Amino acid sequence: MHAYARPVSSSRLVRWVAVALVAALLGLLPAPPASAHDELVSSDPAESSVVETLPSRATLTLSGKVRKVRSVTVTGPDGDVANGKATFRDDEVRQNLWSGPDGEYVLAYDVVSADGHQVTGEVHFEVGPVSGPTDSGPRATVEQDAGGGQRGILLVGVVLLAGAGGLVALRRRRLG
Ligand SMILES: [Cu+2]
Repeated sequence: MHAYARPVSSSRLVRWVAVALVAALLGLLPAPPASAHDELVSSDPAESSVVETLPSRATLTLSGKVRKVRSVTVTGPDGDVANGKATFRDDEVRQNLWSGPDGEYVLAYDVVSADGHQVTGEVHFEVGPVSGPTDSGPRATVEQDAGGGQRGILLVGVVLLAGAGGLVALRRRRLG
């Protein structure tokens, strides 16, 4: 085949490395899920979390813009503590809350995202004494790890680019 016989130029090699590097970095970015529909990305209070007191507002963050909120209920030991109707802006839904006693809570949401599909689900959390110093520890550790991984990839990319650049310089010198 013709394409195979052609020698690979050094500048093309550099371009390949650059493209591979960009692709690797893009792969690390928090991309929306591969599935077509939006979903809950995070919430406050978070799923399975324990909070010392019930916050005055709960927030939900979706993977896409919110078009409509059909219902949000936050049910605890004394019933629904949702205070007024939920509001939304961009990808966030906010629900003001009354105060409530310690215990298990279920936040049930039913919203419509910008693609016109329904996004429903539940977030379970507990209000009560927070045990130990593990308050926000796990989340901080995860973020740190992710950052380290990205820095590592970046470093590999820089080394590859530098190596390719050196190769070009070497070949230029040989030719000239
Ligand atoms: Cu959808």
